[in-house]
Amino acid sequence: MSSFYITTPIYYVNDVPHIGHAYTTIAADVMARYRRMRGDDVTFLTGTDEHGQKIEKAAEAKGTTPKELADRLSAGFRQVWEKLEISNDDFIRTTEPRHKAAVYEVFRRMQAAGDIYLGEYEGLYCVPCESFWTETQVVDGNCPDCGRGVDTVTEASWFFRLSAFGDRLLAHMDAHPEFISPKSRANEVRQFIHMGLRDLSISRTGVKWGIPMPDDPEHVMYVWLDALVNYLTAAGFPNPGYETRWPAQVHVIGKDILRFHAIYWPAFLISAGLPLPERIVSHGWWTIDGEKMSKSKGNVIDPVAVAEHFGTDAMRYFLLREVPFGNDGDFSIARMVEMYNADLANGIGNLLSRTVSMVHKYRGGTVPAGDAADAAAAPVKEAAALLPSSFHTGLDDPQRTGRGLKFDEPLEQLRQLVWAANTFIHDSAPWTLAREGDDARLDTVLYNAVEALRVAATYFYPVMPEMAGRISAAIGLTLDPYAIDFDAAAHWGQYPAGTPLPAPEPLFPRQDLKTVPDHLTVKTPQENPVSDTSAETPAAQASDPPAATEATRDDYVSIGDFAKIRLQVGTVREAERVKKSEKLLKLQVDIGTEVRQIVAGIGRMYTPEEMLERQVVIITNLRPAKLMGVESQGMLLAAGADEVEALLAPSGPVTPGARVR
Ligand code: ME8
Repeated sequence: MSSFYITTPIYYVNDVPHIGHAYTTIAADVMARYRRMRGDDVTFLTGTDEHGQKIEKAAEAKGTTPKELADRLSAGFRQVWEKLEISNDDFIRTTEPRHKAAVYEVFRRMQAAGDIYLGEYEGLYCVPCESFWTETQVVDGNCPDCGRGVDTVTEASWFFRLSAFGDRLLAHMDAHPEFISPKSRANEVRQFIHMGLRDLSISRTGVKWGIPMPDDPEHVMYVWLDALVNYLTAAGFPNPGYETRWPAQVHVIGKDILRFHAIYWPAFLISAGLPLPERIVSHGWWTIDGEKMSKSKGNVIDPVAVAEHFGTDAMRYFLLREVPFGNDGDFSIARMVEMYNADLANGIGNLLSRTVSMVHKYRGGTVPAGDAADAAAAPVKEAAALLPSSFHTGLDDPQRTGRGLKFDEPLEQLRQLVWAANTFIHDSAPWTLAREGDDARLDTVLYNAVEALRVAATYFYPVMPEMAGRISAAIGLTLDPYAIDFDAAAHWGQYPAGTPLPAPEPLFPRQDLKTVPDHLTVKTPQENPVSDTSAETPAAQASDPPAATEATRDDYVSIGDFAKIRLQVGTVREAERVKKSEKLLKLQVDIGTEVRQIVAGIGRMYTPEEMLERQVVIITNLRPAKLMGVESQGMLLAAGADEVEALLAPSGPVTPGARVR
């Protein structure tokens, strides 16, 4: 049994969790459940980051003490995680005594290694992000992460000799290409290191709410040094036996905190003579209908409200299925309704209800024995056989360096299984078999349909734990996911014939956008944050997804479907950057009959000047969307693995407005 230690970031206790926090935690939970199914000895850690100026100020603004605020909001995080079926084994709070002991020991080791010294700090500090910046990093006097003003700070400070670690960090990345994923993020880290690392100020005098510096109680420890050590604390460090947990196998984080995890944290660990985590996997950023989530815009999505309306499992499924892990994504309730209806109501829900109903109708509620080697059921069996490997390739395999986690791969394989099973039922027409009295064939169809449900329930478990149990119960089984052999569970024909089934109950009733309550997108401010710390990371393009029919999610689209998308060549007449965005360009594109305003996430690859008079391909019948508050009347086509690498363009000049066919 190998040890598998997986962590989420520990979240700041200045506000209640939103959909972004839920996303990271759910992703880590799915991994944890999957690894438990594989037989690993899993430790899954989450928790709260409770010290520092941000919390101190939040408490002051609310007229309370940091301790009271931390106690209340930390408890709130625990409650939300329970509601979202998060199976964490430990929940750490940085205000716990066990944590202080670990922080002191790490610090003592760093000091013993000669990497700590007392100096004077003068610099620019962003309170909401708890980050120091150099003159070259700030943008128009503002924090490059959150866009808020920075303060000039001069004070005596303890420093960590980060500047001495660049080469060692690069060497580690060279020797362990899987260390940071996706690859595009690893490249960012390399670039940052190549720009030269400066020593890091690791203490503050103006702040009271924190861990006092050893032998210098005037200073408290920089909150990121304090916070990062949580991963060691929970492993039991420095007590004997922590090595059975440490190093962690995976730190799951959002891309906003990559620098802290991929540079500071490994440098602290190297200095303290401790092994580095095996993998740091970072995911992208959720925006809401193309915009950054923020209290002032009233578009912060409350995961509990979404879970209450759609069901926790449906929300977990949607979050992981909608966006390839690592990419930015746009959260849209309309899109969630579509996916819910296509994959859950019409997919697995329909498979379950029609199968169970037919067993009741034609076989008195008892699943008959049937031929598991039936030729017509072969595609279903084949889809099932691919499930274990879709998990292996999507979620393990550090050899596929830099690819990151791919939750969408096993979920797609599950969708294929359900689709194959529904197609099998449709093509076998059991209602006709019943009418014609072809009992043997009817038994075989029913048996194989129930068998597909057994397999689906088993492998849906990591993502939809409650529904997996309910699907199993609906076919008369008790799912014991951690007792099975993960690979062998996909072998076809294991369903015990002769099992009586309970009466059918619908698990995924269809959803209608019209009945989704408004409060799902607008959260009543329960807590009043001092700051909104989310980094400005809009999606590349807010694309309205195609209309939701079952067919749009099948493998093939018809030529008629393709023809619905109007692709036209246009010439860029004007181009400028969208204010406060690194990524977005606002383009005026001439398509012959009119000039369209297009907002495109290509600002990291192309300057506005480079875009002028360039021909591009755009979708001109996409519903307009707003990105960072700017309307985009279409979408520009570009290609790339994670980020945009190149634009699509005709190989020779064409008249503006020409259709792409
Ligand atoms: O940074 N999209 O805590 P935090 C996707 N305490 N993920 C999002 C998101 C969004 N819009 N918004 C937040 C801290 N997240 C520190 C961490 S770890 C030693 C200390 C998720 O409360 C994402 O995982 O600001 C991001 O990294 C994390 O929440 C930041 O949470």
